[in-house]
Amino acid sequence: LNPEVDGHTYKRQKTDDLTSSDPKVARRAKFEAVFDVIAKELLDYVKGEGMPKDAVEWYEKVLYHNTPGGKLNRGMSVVDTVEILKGRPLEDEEYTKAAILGWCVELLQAYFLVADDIMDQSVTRRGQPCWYKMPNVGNIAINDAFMLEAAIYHLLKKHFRSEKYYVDLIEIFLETTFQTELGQLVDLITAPEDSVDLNKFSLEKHHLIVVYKTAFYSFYLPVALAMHMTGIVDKSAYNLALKILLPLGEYFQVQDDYLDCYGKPEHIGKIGTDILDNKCSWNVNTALRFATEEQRKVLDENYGQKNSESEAKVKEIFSQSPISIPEKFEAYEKESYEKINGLIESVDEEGTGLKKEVFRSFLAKVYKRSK
Ligand code: GPP
Ligand code: MG
Ligand code: MG
Ligand code: MG
Repeated sequence: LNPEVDGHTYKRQKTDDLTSSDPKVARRAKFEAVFDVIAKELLDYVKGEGMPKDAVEWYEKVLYHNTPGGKLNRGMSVVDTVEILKGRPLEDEEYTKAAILGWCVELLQAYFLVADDIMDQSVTRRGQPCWYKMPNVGNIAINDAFMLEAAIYHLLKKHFRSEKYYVDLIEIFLETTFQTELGQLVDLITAPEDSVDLNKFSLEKHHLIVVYKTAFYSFYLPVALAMHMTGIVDKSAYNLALKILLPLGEYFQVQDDYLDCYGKPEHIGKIGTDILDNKCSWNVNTALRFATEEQRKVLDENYGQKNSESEAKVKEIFSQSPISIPEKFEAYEKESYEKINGLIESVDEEGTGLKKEVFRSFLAKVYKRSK
C-alpha cells in the first residue's frame, strides 16, 4: 500500500508500535494493522473489476483519510467485548475476525462523518480538513460516503458468509444505519437554517435525537456484534445491553455537544459549528432552562445566526450565571456516571451470559473524556 498519495500522508502506526512496552500503543497498533489488510482486500476487488488506476487510488485515499485516525473506541470495543465475553485472550484467527467487525463499525462511522460534515458545513475533522473540503473532492464526497458504507457489506460477505450469525450481522448493520439516519433527520429538521425558533427545542427532543443519531451505532452496535460473535442468542441479553448502552451513548453525545463549544479545536480535532448551525444541543437546552428574561432575549437574537459576533454573544451567555454551562455539565457528568454505574451493578451475569466488565470498560473509555 502506498502511504503517500498525491502528497497526502496518512497517520499510520509505526511497525515498532506493535512491540511497544506500552500495552495501549501495542493494542492500537495491532488493531490498525488489520485495517491495512481489509483496505488491500477492498482495493484488490476494485482492481479486479478492471477499474482504472486513478479510481483505485481515489478509493485508497477515501479509505485512509476517513477511516483510521480517530479514537477507534467503537472499533476496538468490539475486540475488547469479544475478549471479555470469552474470558481469555483471543487466538489469532478470532482476533482478526473481531477486528474486522470493529473496522466495519469504523467504516460505518466514516460514512456518517463524511456525510455529516457536508450537512453541518463543518471545516475540520480529526485535525485535518473535512473530506469534502479536500482539494478536488467537493460533491464527490457524497459518492465516497456511499462507497465507505458499501465496504461494510463487501467485508461481511467475504469474512462471515458461512457463519450462522451472518444474517444477524447484516440485519444489525442495516437497522442501526436506519436508526442513525432517523436521528440525523430529526437533528437536521430541528435546526432549520433560515428560521430560528428556540421554542422548538427541549431536553426531551434532545434525548430522542442523541439516542438515535449516536447511541445505537456508537455503543449498542459494537457490543451487539461481539455478542453475536460469541454465540449469545437470547433476546433478553440484547435488551439488557440496550438498557445500559443507550444511556451511555446519550452521555457521550452530551459530552460531544459540550466539547463543541468548550473543547479546544487543536485538541478535539474539529471546529464546533452547533451555535452557527442552530443545533438542538445539550448546551442550548440547558441554557434555555436557566436563562433570565434578558439572557433569553440575547439567545433568541443570536443563536443560529451565521456570523461569529452572534456566536460569541451566545457563548458569553452560556458561561454567565445562572446558566453557567461548565458547572451544569460537571454536575450532569457526575450524575450520569452514577446512574450508569447503578445500571451496570444490576446486570445479572448468570442469567444473560453478559459480563459487567463489558460495560465498565466502555464507560471507562469515555468518562471525563476531553476529546
Ligand atoms: C453526531 O453528530 C452524529 C453523527 C455523526 C451521525 C450522522 C448520521 C448520518 C446518517 C450522516 P454531530 O454532528 O454532533 O457530530 P460531530 O460533532 O462529530 O460533527
Ligand atoms: Mg451533525
Ligand atoms: Mg457534525
Ligand atoms: Mg457535535
